Amino acid sequence: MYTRMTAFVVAMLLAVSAQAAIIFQDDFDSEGTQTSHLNYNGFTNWTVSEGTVDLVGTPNPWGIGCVGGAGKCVDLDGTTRNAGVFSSSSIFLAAGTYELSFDISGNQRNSGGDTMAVTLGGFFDQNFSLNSSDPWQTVTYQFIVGSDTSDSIIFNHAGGDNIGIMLDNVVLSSVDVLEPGSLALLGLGLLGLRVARKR
Ligand SMILES: [Ca+2]
Ligand SMILES: [Ca+2]
Repeated sequence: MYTRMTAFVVAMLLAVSAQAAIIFQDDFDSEGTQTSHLNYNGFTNWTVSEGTVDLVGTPNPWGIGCVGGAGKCVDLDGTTRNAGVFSSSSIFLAAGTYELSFDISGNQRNSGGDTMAVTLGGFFDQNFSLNSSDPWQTVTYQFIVGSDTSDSIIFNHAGGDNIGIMLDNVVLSSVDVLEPGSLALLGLGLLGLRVARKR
């Protein structure tokens, strides 16, 4: 009984600590009325400023593949020779631990390399340089928010030759969050363990 109860509580602890809640997610697949849109600025969760980005669908005339070879993704250098600043809507971040991840690839059009800066408030600030043929890769980063705040995820592509780094699957999750309901369950489990030990 005791061993079984201990195993139960340990399993519950593991389940709780592995919990991740997605608080912002976009694969761009439901954007736009056409397969692809040059200089698109109708994003549900994003604004484009100081230039342009392209919405690229499947199939497209440029031979670009989005993640999984389907759906839509974003060329962060649009078609006005001025790469835009691609900013998410403001995201509320309660104090806690978070994981930001996104997929990027080279421009896939044999057009040299590209660079961009990616920021999320003061928590993430990194430059990326990709060669044209660099395949899709997932960037993952964990950070801790000390007190409640709101920030945007910003992709700021450099230059402007109409051919840029490709972006797909932006996900921001909170991790290791012990919610009140989980804590209550955990308390009950520990109580049960004590009762079992006394017996
Ligand atoms: Ca997509
Ligand atoms: Ca473009």
